[in-house]
Amino acid sequence: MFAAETSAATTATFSTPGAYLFQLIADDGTMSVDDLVAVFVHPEWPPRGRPIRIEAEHMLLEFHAVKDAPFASAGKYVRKFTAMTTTPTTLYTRLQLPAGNYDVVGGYFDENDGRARAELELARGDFLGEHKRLLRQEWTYDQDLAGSEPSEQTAARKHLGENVPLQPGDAMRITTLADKNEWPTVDYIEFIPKE
Ligand SMILES: [Ca+2]
Ligand SMILES: [Ca+2]
Ligand SMILES: [Ca+2]
Repeated sequence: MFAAETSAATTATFSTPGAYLFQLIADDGTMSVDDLVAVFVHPEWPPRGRPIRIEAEHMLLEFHAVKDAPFASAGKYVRKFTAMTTTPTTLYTRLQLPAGNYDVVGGYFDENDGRARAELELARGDFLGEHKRLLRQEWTYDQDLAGSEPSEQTAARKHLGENVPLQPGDAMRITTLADKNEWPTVDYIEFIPKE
């Protein structure tokens, strides 16, 4: 995967989209330092002007599992661990979208046995450090569609943001909170370029 594994400067290539954590180690025989680096790999974007989907399953997941499903966007969705009943947990990625203004739509499954909640945040910079918030939108899984599990029937879309100015490298975080028998799902976040 690395072009030159022992070189101080090298390039890495990825064959599968996803979130990767690297531990980079510099060692001269007597002393060593290391650092963790996160790399986010998304599939190639569609032609300019078309909506871009960030699949939840390609994000860095904290207490969320990836599920296979033919009815989900790109064949997979993400669901919060059932043990995380009262704990907010997150999905995270860095966006590399072409600079521009975007409407933002969330894709998920809205089951009829709970009213889970989620929050979408977009920011320039790092959430843990200095950052400028570009969007913060909460929503409730309250459409309660026909079924208590993710399926074609419970697939939902929600408009979450309008005309959000984005630059390559902006960060996206989704925080989920379960309710009753609904452990929140996220399928994708869609960015629709404005003219
Ligand atoms: Ca619901
Ligand atoms: Ca359920
Ligand atoms: Ca998906």
